[in-house]
Amino acid sequence: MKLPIASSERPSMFPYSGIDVSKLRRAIERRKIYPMFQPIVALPNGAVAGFEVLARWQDEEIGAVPPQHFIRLAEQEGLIGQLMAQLIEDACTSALLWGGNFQLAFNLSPLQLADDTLPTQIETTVGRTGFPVSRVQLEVTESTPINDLGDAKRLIKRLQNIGLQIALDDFGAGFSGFARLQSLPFDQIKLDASFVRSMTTSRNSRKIVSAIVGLGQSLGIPVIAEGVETIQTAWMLTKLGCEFGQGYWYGRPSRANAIPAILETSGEHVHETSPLNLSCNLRMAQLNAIYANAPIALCFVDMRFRFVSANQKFAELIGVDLNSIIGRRVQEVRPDTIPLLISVLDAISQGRVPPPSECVTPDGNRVLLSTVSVAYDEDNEVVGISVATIDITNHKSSVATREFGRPPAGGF
Ligand code: G
Ligand code: G
Ligand code: MN
Repeated sequence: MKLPIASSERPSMFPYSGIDVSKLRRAIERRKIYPMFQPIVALPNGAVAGFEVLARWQDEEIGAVPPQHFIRLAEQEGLIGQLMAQLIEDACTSALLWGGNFQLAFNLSPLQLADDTLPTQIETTVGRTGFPVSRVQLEVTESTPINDLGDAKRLIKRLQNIGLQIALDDFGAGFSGFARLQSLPFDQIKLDASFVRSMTTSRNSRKIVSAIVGLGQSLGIPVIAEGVETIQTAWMLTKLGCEFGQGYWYGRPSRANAIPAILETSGEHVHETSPLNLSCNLRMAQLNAIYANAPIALCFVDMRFRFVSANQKFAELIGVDLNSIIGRRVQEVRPDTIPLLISVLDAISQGRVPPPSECVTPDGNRVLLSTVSVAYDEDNEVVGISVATIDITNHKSSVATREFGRPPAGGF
């Protein structure tokens, strides 16, 4: 199948004057284009879950030909199917020798999604090597238009029926990611490197990454973050609940003969039927459970001292209705706590941990001890203050009784 591209567009697209279709055809025939393998790892521990297969062409005369160029040329000249079949054959044959249970992911040209014969071709090619087809994944990029989403959907379903998994590649890089995610039944989302690379320096990127990880979680589709280049990024992604990562931090694309050593050092990820859930949703459910049943009073206030959450014990302790305080300012509910709030803000602004503090209830009957913890987001920005309060009236009175032989003034 040839891509209908005006010939006038071609010169600017191929500054590598040394490449033309006959050179490409010869390179394919002589197997000068070969697969490299880049690890995809489980984020909490870096164990290898799979490899993305990336095509490389090392030409004797012109040196390394960038994949964008020869892939595009192969697409235009109707050679992409043949090139892919060879890569699958070479990659699966090598991978079979390494043992293990990792996945192999191949990039599919969006053009190939219109090719009715693709499922049979892939099944036959993979089958010939003896590599299990259930361990093969295909990546479909977001960034190129798909003419007929209906046709693409039927083809993806057929591919999934023979056991292949389909990932949405470069998610966020184009304009149609959400539309594609909604209309095609993807098994995985690969989050584009552009957001991942800037997430340690840009708050917006970080928020976008966090939202896309959450999107994957609510759709029940694992997210693979691409372009993980530093340990800081890996750590931040883990905290956000992202399941998988890929990038130079974990390994560059490597030749087949280097892979057994990589598998040996990194270990293999065990594909669980129900993976460890590190999502924010789960952590929220966990916190809610603690909140509801804690024997102490808990509340969380934002940086403007508005109640974001509180538990029943807290409401009882300060004598208000739980449902009436969310969104209200602390000083409005308990004006007597203003000096305490000021000292807490003071401590935070100086980077100190606010010390535990005592206060007496407005009726003067009870003594409360509050421990304040500052809550930070994944970027170490202060997002609020968590307060745990216990009633120490009895403790106080017994100490007082022991020391003075009589209860303190105030009636306890
Ligand atoms: O690592 P890298 O420079 O290989 O990749 C450049 C681009 O080429 C990426 O968008 C990648 O998806 C694409 N690419 C690499 N190998 C293949 C391949 O075998 N088939 C297709 N269709 N695209 C590939
Ligand atoms: O479009 P696709 O996501 O398939 O492209 C993968 C491309 O990203 C390949 O060219 C690969 O070599 C490249 N790549 C993989 N990991 C990293 C990384 O950590 N940093 C950068 N800059 N590129 C990466
Ligand atoms: Mn890819």
